[in-house]
Amino acid sequence: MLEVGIHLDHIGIAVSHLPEMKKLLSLLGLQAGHIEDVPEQGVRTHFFPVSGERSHLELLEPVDSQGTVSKFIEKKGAGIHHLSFRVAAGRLDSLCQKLRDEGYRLIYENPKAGAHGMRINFIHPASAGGILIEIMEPGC
Ligand code: CMX
Repeated sequence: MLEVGIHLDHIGIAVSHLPEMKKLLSLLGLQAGHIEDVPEQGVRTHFFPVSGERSHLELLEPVDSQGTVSKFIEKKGAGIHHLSFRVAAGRLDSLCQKLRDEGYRLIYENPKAGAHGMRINFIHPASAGGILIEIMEPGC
């Protein structure tokens, strides 16, 4: 397989009715995996591996009414919230710099801790065609 150095790690989905979404994914044949609280992001994350566990659906259950996912659901309703791309450890800072140099707006000055021990940053949807894009690397 061609190694391009980046892959789609997960699709983040903001959920307002978790049991219904879990039931649907189960009927589709997906197995529930890792569950992790990410208090810094105001969410509990529920992962469902797809494509041989290389990628996941990440259900985002809001646990903080002031958090970004709660606000997203209030404004836009439940649904796809972000795409997340993963690079190899040690590659994230240079990728962030390259994007900044090209004029893209990153949400954090420095990457933060995310689920699965990842360092994460985001490209603002205003500079990414209306899509919130997470970029991350292993290493927290
Ligand atoms: N996808 C696409 N557009 C989005 C969006 C999303 N997920 N979230 C907000 N927007 C839109 C808003 O609707 C708004 O659009 P309009 O200007 O057309 O009204 C626009 O982006 C700008 O919004 P903003 O006022 O700058 O900021 P918001 O308060 O809406 O917050 C954002 C947006 C991206 C800055 C915020 O959601 C953020 O900081 N995200 C990064 C962290 C995060 O998303 N964490 C949750 C997941 C963490 C995890 O996976 O563990």
